[in-house]
Amino acid sequence: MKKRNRSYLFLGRAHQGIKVCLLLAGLGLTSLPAKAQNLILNGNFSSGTNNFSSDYVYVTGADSAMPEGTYSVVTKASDVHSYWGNYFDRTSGNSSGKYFIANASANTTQTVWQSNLLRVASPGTAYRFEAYLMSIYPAENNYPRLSFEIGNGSTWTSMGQTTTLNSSSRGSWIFTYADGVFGSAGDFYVRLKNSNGADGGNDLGLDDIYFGLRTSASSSGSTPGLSTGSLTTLNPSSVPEPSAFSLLVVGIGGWIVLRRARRKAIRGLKDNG
Ligand SMILES: [Ca+2]
Repeated sequence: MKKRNRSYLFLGRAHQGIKVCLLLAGLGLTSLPAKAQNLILNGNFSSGTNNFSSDYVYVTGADSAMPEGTYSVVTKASDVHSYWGNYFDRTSGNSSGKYFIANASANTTQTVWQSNLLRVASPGTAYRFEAYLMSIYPAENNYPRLSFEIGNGSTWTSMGQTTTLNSSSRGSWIFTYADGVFGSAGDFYVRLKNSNGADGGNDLGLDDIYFGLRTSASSSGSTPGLSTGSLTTLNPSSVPEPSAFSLLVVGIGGWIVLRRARRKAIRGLKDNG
């Protein structure tokens, strides 16, 4: 009688165990992303000034962007500069969206916009860095010339230049991108840098930035993309990962803590006994 109860209990537990396993497997499956995605956080600027950096000075309020070398995240360019247009963002096209604007500096060493840290996990596969640009000054004649760069935050490798802007970009979003294949996996930042040193004009809007697998880009298949065979292989400087030595120190530390806990437990058992 007792034996039968035990086996029933065992079967019951095993059954519960299987259920838990299935539940965990289910949770694991549902939490996996459907496909690779945009590695850029806040690329559409819906979260305002979060998840990116700039060498320019952040400003907000009426005419706050009059000095060059300033940036803001706005609903309309005219919110921060009375000479600029009443242009909406590219994501929504109406007053519910936001985008990045800059009164670009004549100092071409400065970073206009720099991403969060990005993990390139698939070497040998085409990646795309894309952005939409707009000239926000209706009388613009000195158009910004931006370059796509990738690196570790101090050493940078060029991925290419953005599309040349002209009068058709005044108040209109222009799609621009650079493709590349990576020689090895690593952690990187991407950035946009302006190489037009003009004082006047040189004012830009920026929205819907993407970096990730080219096949997952929203522009994939609908643009004059380069063929896979002619892509440049990039070997940029990556952000160093924690060294083997520091991992070893953490490992030894953990082992000592475990050993102390075990000794304490054995001492406790002896004292009780
Ligand atoms: Ca936007």
